[in-house]
Amino acid sequence: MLDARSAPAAPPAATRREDYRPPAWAVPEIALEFELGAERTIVRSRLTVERNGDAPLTLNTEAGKILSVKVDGAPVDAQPADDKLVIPLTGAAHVVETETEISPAANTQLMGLYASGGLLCTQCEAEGFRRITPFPDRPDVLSRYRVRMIADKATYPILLSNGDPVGSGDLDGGRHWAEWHDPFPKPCYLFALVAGDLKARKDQFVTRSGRAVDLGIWVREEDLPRTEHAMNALKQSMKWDEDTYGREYDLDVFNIVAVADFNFGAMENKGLNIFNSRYVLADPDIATDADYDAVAGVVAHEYFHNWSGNRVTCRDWFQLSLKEGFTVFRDQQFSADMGSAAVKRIEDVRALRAAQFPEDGGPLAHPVRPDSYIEISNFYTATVYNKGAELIRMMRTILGPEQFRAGSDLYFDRHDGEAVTCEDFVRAMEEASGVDLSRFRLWYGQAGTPRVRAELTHEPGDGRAHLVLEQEVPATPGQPTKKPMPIPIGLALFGERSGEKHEDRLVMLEEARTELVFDGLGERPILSINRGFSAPIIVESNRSAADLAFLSARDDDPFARYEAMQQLMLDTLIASINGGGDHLAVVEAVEQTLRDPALDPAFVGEAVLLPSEAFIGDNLPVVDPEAVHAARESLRRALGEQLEDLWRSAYGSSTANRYELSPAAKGRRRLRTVSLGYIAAASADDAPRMALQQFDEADNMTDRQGALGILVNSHAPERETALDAFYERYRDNALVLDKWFTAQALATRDDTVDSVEQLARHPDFTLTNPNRLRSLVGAFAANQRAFHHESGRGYRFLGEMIAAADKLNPQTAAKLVPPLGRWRRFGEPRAALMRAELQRIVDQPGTSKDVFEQASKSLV
Ligand code: B3K
Ligand code: ZN
Repeated sequence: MLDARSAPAAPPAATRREDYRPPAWAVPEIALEFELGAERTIVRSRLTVERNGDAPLTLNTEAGKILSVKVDGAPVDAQPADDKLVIPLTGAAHVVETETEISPAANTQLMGLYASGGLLCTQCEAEGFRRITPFPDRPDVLSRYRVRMIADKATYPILLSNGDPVGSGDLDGGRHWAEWHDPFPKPCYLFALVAGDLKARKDQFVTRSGRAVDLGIWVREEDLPRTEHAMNALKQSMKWDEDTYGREYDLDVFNIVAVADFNFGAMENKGLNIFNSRYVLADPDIATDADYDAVAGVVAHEYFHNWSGNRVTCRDWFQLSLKEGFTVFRDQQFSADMGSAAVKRIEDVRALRAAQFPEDGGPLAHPVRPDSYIEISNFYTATVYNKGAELIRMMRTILGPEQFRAGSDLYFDRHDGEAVTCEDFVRAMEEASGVDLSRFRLWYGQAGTPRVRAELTHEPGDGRAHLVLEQEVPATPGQPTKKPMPIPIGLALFGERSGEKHEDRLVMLEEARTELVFDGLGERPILSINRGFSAPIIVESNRSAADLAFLSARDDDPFARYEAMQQLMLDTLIASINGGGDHLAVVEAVEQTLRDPALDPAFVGEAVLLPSEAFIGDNLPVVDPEAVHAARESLRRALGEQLEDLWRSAYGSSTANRYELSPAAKGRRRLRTVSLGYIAAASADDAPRMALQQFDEADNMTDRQGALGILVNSHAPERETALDAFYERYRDNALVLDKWFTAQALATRDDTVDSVEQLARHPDFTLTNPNRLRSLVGAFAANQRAFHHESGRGYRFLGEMIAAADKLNPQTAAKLVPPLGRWRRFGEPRAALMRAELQRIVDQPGTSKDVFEQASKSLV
């Protein structure tokens, strides 16, 4: 008899990039008919298949009951095995028909066709289409789709699919039908269908060649007023892609649908984007400024995929960054153009450092173009997306904007309608620009964040400075030794006395060690390096606190200015954790920033923020979460106390504004809550009252959530008052209630573990909604001190949540595993406790391959 507690007999098999073979059969046409019902849906599929190789036709199939299979009209007795239906065919072309029964209501994985809040909707990327109907589910099989939907008219009055609507009508029994046709061949991961009682905000966009496109954002009726921002963002995106990349929209309609249960942000299905409602709905009462930015950024991202992803798609899933890295870069550029480019760059780098650097430095490190996977859903990572975007940005920096645009034009024109590789993208850039990118390709294949050590020395006598740059790419799993990378580094030198800029250039660091010589420097130069964050690297330099303070006040590159302040803060915090240093330089630098009238409040709001506890931890050899917390709190208090008047005046000068969404108003709100946070850090007696007043009087969610985020850390009675009021006000709005869970999960109080355990038993907590799960469990795992509670209770809690969520939704459960994989960074007893939790997950009978892959790799 099998031991019920033993690990899976054979670990799930890996798919390797080197094993790629072109498909043996093409499927130029597919006609689908759906008889829709939440409990039971019948899917009839008719594939026109054409021979392309010797192998039999292999259709992927999962989670459906196949009712019949026919080839050229004749029934065949084909049975699926190992989630595949293999159909031997003799000729060059055939028609293959299948009939399958599926149950959307039973689909808790939210992959394939599923039910959400009375709607039926689909999610197919990466491999969900096989859960709808048997098909060669791989991105290099491109087909023209004709989709007919039949449904009860009262329950599902709206029936949407990809492409353009071609017909609709009524049927007996209160049913109706609609048919859609998508003229653009596409891989099945871009298929989509939505049925439900939805209302649309409608608008129109006229493309530069004069095509009128009907736009629709489909939501529940009561949410219609919250769709204006998304619609504006959509129209701006369509215009921006024409102006910036010469890319025009290609269908007569473009629809977006918001759904409440969604595994990630949104999905770029051709002509029918499906969104997590979180990235559609916004009004001042429910959405913060950051939420507004996220809505616009995700709307833009999904829209941009119409070219970078849909018209030109990926050959196989190892090429995921081809579309994701490029599209993230495009949405970053768009947001930078629509608002403050400096603040956007700071936010992007902060996100990269929070998510991608730890990934690159841990057991789940993988190249931007991975070599193998067990479950592809696990590779929708910060490395593929955000580091991938940095690769595109570096190519643009190296080539210059005009050559980069020539490269993207060539890429789109040459590969329109094809499924291609990252290599094809780089080659187009190379051919259009004449720049050799052979060595640059290392960025796609080598994992790990390069470290660059910069040492500047000055010889005052002969006015000469030497800059030695040394790089090291750390070992990562499966890649013990690395080659030096080509790294574009933006450099400038500022005269210490005059503040004058003596140098400003882009240096390509090609070798492990490079030495640069600068002449004519009568005064001591101060080094500004990796300006604009020109490369995704970690810089270590011999710059003093005084040099960093100088740059934080005088560098003309806003990112470098922010960065100098961050480095100064980090150096100070690390010195204090090691028992030394003082706060003076940071206090003075922050004071100077607060007093600089030329600075945009949005920038000031970012620049004066201390690095997060997690980021400080990432910069230590071994993390002691309590010591990190204590050092950071002590610096926060010093800043709060010593600059209290300045915080109060910054706070006061931005109170009287009535709500508007302009960049200036957003900047003022940002600085306002940051200032309030420092006033609270100074333990001012009136801080809880001020925060509650801001909470009560706020005419927008930014101020309200800002105040709540400060109050949750306190022990004052105002904390409960605000939490209760927030709950009562928003208990029926799931998106806002998520914020209530998150605020408490992020609290810095000693009892956060207790309150998070309690919140997991709250009637409004559920494992079935990914947003809710992330709002509590995901946020808690990001709260370094609380999660790494020495007792191991945080690890246990996360392990239990993962195991429970895995039974319903493996993809979303697996996303919660990585925080446990950081055990190497923590001393004992934490490391052993984290490993024990991972081992428990691996040993659990029935663990999904999604979670198994993440947990087993995290143990190594
Ligand atoms: N392409 C989708 C992501 C799909 C994730 C599947 N696990 C959204 C996006 O990146 O635009
Ligand atoms: Zn994307």
